[in-house]
Amino acid sequence: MMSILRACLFVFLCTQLVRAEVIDGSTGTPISNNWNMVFNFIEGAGTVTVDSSSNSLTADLVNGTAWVSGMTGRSKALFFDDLNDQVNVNVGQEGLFDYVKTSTFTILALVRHTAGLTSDQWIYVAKINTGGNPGWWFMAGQDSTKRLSVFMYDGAGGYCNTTSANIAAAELQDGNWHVVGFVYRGNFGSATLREYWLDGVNRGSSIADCPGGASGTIANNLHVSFGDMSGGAGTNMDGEIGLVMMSRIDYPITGEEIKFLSNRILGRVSNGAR
Ligand SMILES: [Ca+2]
Ligand SMILES: [Ca+2]
Repeated sequence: MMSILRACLFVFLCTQLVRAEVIDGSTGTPISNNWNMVFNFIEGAGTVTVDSSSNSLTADLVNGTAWVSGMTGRSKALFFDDLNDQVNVNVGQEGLFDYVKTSTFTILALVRHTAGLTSDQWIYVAKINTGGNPGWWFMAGQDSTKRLSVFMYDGAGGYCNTTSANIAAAELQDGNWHVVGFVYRGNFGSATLREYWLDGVNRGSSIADCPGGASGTIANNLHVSFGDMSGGAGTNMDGEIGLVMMSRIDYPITGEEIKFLSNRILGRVSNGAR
């Protein structure tokens, strides 16, 4: 009898430990050290936001980026006006995200596009500018067809432009909250070693064009930005971002973890007793 009780206690405690690692949108409690950035956007006022990871990153809201109510159960969010709004992470902390061509890394974001948008391109997260520096952006929209896409540039003429499979406009431009994700698994020229996720479902990956050099890097000394690239490029977010998570370099996330986190963020499963 005692061994059964002990086993139950063990399972209970382990469950609590797992839950303690899971993101909590109301309090911004960090989830694990596998994430170098967990911006929950909980302040609700001012022009500085602080992330919930142990790195305590700070980011500046610029050009009128506004605080709004977030998804139910998840505190606040930031609204981007499709013109020039963006949020810039402290450039002194950019080295945490100096992903290179051989890195493995993951980006997750909780987003809500304004309903009924027509063709456009919307940057979620970027570490690039228009000045010819290496870097990358993660965005929705690719030409006239809706997809998730990532563009990577190595600063030396090599680039790789990859996309998810087509996503119906009604799936993403519908005024509802969605978790979008990108996983890169260290191969610049391979479509199969990168993944696009929408609400916990892998939406495939293919290469649009990829005259990628074997040399060069995608790391730079630019800040990470949300809603636009550094300096602005006319591909601004139109709608809200309620969370941005970026992994530490070479964190080998699994598909199961992406599904789990996406469901947690969307409130499909409980945040657990805390
Ligand atoms: Ca503005
Ligand atoms: Ca750097």
